[in-house]
Amino acid sequence: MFSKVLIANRGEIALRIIRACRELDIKAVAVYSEADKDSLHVKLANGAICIGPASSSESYLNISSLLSAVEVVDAEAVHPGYGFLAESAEFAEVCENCGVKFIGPTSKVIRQMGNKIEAKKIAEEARVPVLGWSERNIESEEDAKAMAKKIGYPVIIKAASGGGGRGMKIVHTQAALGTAFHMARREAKAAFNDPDVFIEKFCERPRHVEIQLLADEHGNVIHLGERECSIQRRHQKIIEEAPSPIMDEKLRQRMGDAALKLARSIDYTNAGTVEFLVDKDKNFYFMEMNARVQVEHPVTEFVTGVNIVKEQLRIASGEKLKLKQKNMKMKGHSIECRVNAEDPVTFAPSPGTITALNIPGGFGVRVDTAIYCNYVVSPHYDSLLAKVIVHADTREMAIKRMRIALKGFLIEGVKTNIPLLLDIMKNHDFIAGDIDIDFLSRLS
Ligand code: MV4
Repeated sequence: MFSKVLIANRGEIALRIIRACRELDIKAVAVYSEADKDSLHVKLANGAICIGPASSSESYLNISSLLSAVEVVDAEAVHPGYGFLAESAEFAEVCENCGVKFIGPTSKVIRQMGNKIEAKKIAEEARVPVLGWSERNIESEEDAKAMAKKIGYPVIIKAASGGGGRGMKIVHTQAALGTAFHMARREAKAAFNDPDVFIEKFCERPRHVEIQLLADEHGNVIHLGERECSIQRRHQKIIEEAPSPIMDEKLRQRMGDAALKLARSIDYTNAGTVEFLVDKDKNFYFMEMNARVQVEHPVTEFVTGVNIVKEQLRIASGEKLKLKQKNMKMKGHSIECRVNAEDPVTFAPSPGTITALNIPGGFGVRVDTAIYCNYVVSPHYDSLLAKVIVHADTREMAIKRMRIALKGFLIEGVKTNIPLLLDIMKNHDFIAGDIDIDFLSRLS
């Protein structure tokens, strides 16, 4: 096992990784920006190095600062968490070339899954279901029209280097296709410095269901079941749960097998997630693969009892998976709510100082957070304040436990989305499990 790991992240996920390191007797070294000098991840780590000013691009995204920090503290490995450099093939490659273990998949696999055209080709080759698509980059307006006609309207245009929903255009008629194609290319070029786009059959009112994988460096791959992540706004998930309310044992096995096939076909290693769209008839289609630990991993930890971040560290150090697929069972029901510092009505970010705080707790309640009383919520980073995760025997009791936890979460000084989260916990469609990716746009 490693003796020292550098954590290339901040906030709650940095604390999550520090705790996993502690349980494995690994020294955890933090990095921080000038805005984060009073942060908990700096206090709780075995050491901390300042890597630059508040702006992410000059600190948590600065590859040379991070590599210098690795060298100064003599860390053997880097855990990137989620966001920032977690899916940077360049960062993973620099680590590989410097003899520092990147705790995640190889740079090659990150690059393959980062290009959505290549990822879809790989999924098709692995016989994982995909929606009808152009099978390549779209060259011109004429090309787009021919492809869309073949696929059948409605279609969706997606950026090859996109993901997470950025730069998508839904098109219902040929008359609207030309403009949408040019806009999609321009937006893709501006956002990702890659104008390539592809066309796909648009799936109406689907659910987002994803499968959690763990793969060691000896060819062993297992899945830890699914998470339902349909409740999101502008591609930011707000509520996730495990299991999915639509799931049955047969569908879980089919989706799990599809995810395993994809992972094996690219020799995937470490933790990863395969995202699927599921339509109203429970057909599922590969969407993308996330080559990192995800924000919502705790719901899977609650229902399976597996410590995913600890497994990441064990896998990266070269250990074989001790977990066996046949022993992986989902027990009870878990829900996560993301508490954000934002206006519950306008969704505008609400940075500032937390002047009073009570964090909820109790049986079956876990709160992953890095905030404390007098903590300053910086405008430089994303607005996640805390993740409230509950576990109970049934979905009904998990919802009740979540309501109680959210009501006991008292935060003064910044606005939060807790009122919105409570509204959702009382919504009849949510309670019935009748949710899809348009749930929040219908909520009024
Ligand atoms: C889709 C889709 C419908 N049909 N693809 C959004 C994120 C990115 N991973 C792909 N996304 C979508 N792709 C087809 N063919 C709808 C979405 C989508 C979505 C997916 C999951 C969760 C929330 C979403 C919100 C809007 C659109």
